Amino acid sequence: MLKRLGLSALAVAFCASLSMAQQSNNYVPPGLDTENAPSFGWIDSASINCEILTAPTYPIGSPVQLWGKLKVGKNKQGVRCLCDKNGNPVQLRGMVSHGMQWAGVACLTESNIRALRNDWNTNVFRIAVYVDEEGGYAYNPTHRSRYIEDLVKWTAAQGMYLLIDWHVLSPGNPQSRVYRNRRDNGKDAAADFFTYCARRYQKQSHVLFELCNEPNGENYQNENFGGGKWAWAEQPRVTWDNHIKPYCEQMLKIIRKYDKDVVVVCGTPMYDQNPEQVIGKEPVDENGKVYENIMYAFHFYAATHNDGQHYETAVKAWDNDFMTRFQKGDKKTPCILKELPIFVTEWGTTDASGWANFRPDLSDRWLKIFDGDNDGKQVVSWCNWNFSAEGGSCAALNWNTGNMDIFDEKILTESGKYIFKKFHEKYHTVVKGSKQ
Ligand code: IDC
Repeated sequence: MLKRLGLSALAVAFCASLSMAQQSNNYVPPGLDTENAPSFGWIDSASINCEILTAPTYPIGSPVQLWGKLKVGKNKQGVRCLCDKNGNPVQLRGMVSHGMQWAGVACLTESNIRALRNDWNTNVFRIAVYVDEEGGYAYNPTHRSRYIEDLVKWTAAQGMYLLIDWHVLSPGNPQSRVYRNRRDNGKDAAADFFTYCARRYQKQSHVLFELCNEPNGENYQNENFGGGKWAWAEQPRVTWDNHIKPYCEQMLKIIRKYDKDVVVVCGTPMYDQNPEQVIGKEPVDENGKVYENIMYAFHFYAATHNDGQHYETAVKAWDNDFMTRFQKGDKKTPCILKELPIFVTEWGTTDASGWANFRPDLSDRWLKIFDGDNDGKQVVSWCNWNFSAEGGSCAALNWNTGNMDIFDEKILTESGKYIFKKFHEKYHTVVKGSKQ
């Protein structure tokens, strides 16, 4: 069992929901009745009418002041990628918060954001807005006005980008009634959230959105749990066509109403592992026109997702060569980095449980691919999980700090030391005039 638990975060989340199911006879698996996209539900008028936050002034020479509002453009090979306001390819590199409602709280301070810019040399921060996990956003909507708004302001003051991540995880269907048209109050929580954020932050050039973290097959549908077979890994129930794409299109309709060009990252099937399923089927507006400035998420945990030769913690279903698919493609899949603009919005140096198997060697191999060593020569932006002392050996910190005014390397774990060093290596694409 322990070994299984070590397999992935997915397993951790799964066990949590299983024990809930066992405790209550009345337990109704979330999302059962929303196999297809629900129509929009109730959106709070306070979100629809919220005040628009005024445009900040970014510090001279800071990443946002130099690069401006990002967009999806093309590199010299004609491959789509993240670009600055003038269309030059850029690379964002930074950390992900832990769950905002857990360790995040202790680590999300103004001085830490300043340290992430000045000492760590990062240019982006991703904030994980868990929704239904204990104390998540659904139960604490004040997180919006407190932590998210604070982070919008703190990152602006440092001239860093901020990726606001609607952290779908458990349940894994973004159309579930945990996220849409909630059972408790009927609110369309996702639509409400993006209405508020897109409207309020439309003048914040440094803000980007991620529509749903790691969509995944509903865990409760794995009848074989405990029987040694991982049905969810082989038969994902939450698909791009039926769930994720319609969801993304609905959210994009809202976001584009307020902000016609903000970069938005879409989640991809099976815990953001299979962006190739999006190729040729990108989200379209009501007139059938493909939305612009859209990117697609890929997540990897180095000891779990690699070239298929290192799966000491992974199950058979994961025995596949992710690296080749991204770098040059294989028999079934064209080179993903040639076909789609990818943003690695979350990755870890360990296995996917976050707890074990720190693999700097495999991490190095991935980062090389994302620095442009791929057939599309696409330079890929990334955020590392996680900026806290929680969640196992993938955490960057030894203890949760509320104050990093005086930065001390003693605070870093093995993973933290590794990633801290990466942020200081100047090996990535340098944009003219940038001090990055
Ligand atoms: C983990 C946290 C852990 C928390 C769990 C909740 O580290 O403390 O209890 O989530 O289910 C992901 C997810 C991310 C996971 C992370 C590490 O996006 O939420 O965090 N992980 O397991 N996908 C793959 C790994």
